Amino acid sequence: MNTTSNRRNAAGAPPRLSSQAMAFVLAGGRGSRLEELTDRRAKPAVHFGGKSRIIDFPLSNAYNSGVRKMAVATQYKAHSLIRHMQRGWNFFRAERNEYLDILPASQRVQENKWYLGTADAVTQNIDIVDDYDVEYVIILAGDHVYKMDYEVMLRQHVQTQADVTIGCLTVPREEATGFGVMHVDENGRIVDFLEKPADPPGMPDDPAMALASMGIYVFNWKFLRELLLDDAEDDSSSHDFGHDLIPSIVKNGGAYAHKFTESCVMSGLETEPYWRDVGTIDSFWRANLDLTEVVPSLDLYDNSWPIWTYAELTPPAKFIHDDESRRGQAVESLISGDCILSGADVHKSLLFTGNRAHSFSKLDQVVSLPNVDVGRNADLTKCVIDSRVRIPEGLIVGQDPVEDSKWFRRTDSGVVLITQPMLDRRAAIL
Ligand code: ADQ
Ligand code: ADP
Repeated sequence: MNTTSNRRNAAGAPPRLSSQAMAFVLAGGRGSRLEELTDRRAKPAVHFGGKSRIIDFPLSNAYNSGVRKMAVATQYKAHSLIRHMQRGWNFFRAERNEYLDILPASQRVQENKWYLGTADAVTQNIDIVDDYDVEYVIILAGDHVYKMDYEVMLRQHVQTQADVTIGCLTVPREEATGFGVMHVDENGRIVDFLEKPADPPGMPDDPAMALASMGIYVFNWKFLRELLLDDAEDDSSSHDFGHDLIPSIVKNGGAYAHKFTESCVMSGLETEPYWRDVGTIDSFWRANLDLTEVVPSLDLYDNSWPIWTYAELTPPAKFIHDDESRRGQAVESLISGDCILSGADVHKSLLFTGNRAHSFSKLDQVVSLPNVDVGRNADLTKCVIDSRVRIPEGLIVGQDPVEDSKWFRRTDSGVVLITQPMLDRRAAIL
């Protein structure tokens, strides 16, 4: 395990550039491929890993990198996200020149004006960024799970004197249709950039893989400010970083790629780079369950890179072995605080805070969000359960695909999403 001091040495001697930078986190998107999981909350507010929400990852990365000025632009169904931020990210102190501002759309430039695109979310808040009085702006997506030291990226940005530095990673070519895909020259300069191409070009030395943008960018604020003002005047623009701003900078030769893999090695943060979009029910389920592996790819137990969050004050998880069911256990699982497994049998599952599972219930490969109650004799396999769901006694899921699809959302690979409205509809009909 690497220590913070290793990283500091690897990143270079002080002053850290992060102290002259702010993080602007784009957290307005719905994440519609998460289906009903984002019916009531934006994707960045979706729970992840037992105690966290997705947005905690970019925010913790920024904080651990030394950034102390942050703004979070929200738009779609932001209540849950804003509540989480207010509870968990309220330790910034203006007296120490630390700021975290939540910037809901339609509050500023004009009333009732939504952020048109990701660039517009920054444009509408230019005066706030001006007030931060920083040299660099790190634009981050609020909806990815990864650990990264942005100081390393800032250093590269300054060394190359780039107009923009773009975080990027390699993905299988056929999966690259949802990304900005680029080609770079031997100096890391981006010579070609296509936003979400239907037929993504492979890398010259590895045609099966494509070099994809992570949607994270470092700019000098002065440069970005000018660009945003020009873009705001352009009626043909969709005011989006990936569609409009990045392609034009690439054309002018000022864009450089910052490779996530190399960044991880340089920061000493991770030996095996980990980055997940968790954008679908399947990938959300998989990434959460991966944490139950003996040695998971994402290390949440690394004290030198904590994932800060709103941690509810909870009593310990409790396991009650009742004589009748002769159960009351969880194996190969993560069980959060305030969970009570009473005569229940839990295997290969991740239970968030405040779950209850009653006698004779069985959970296998289940990801269960906070405050779920599983009734007696329920038998659930390969499920994602939304927060506050009441699973009725005797419900069986994961054994009959036709029955599961009738009431719940079952993915092609057999993961079943269960929400309360789905159960209510079922109860009303049966
Ligand atoms: P996408 O992820 O498809 O592509 P987008 O939907 O614009 O880009 O979302 C980027 C981030 O901005 C997300 O965190 C989202 O929540 C937020 N967001 C979206 N619309 C917003 C708005 N109007 N106001 C505020 N926030 C908003 C981008 C890049 C690609 C890159 C991928 C990597 O355009 O080039 O490959 O990210 O995931
Ligand atoms: P999270 O797990 O994101 O904290 P919650 O279940 O607490 O989710 O709520 C998510 C959002 O849905 C919040 O904005 C909350 O106020 C709203 N919400 C929760 N339950 C209901 C309900 N029964 N009817 C309407 N809105 C609700």
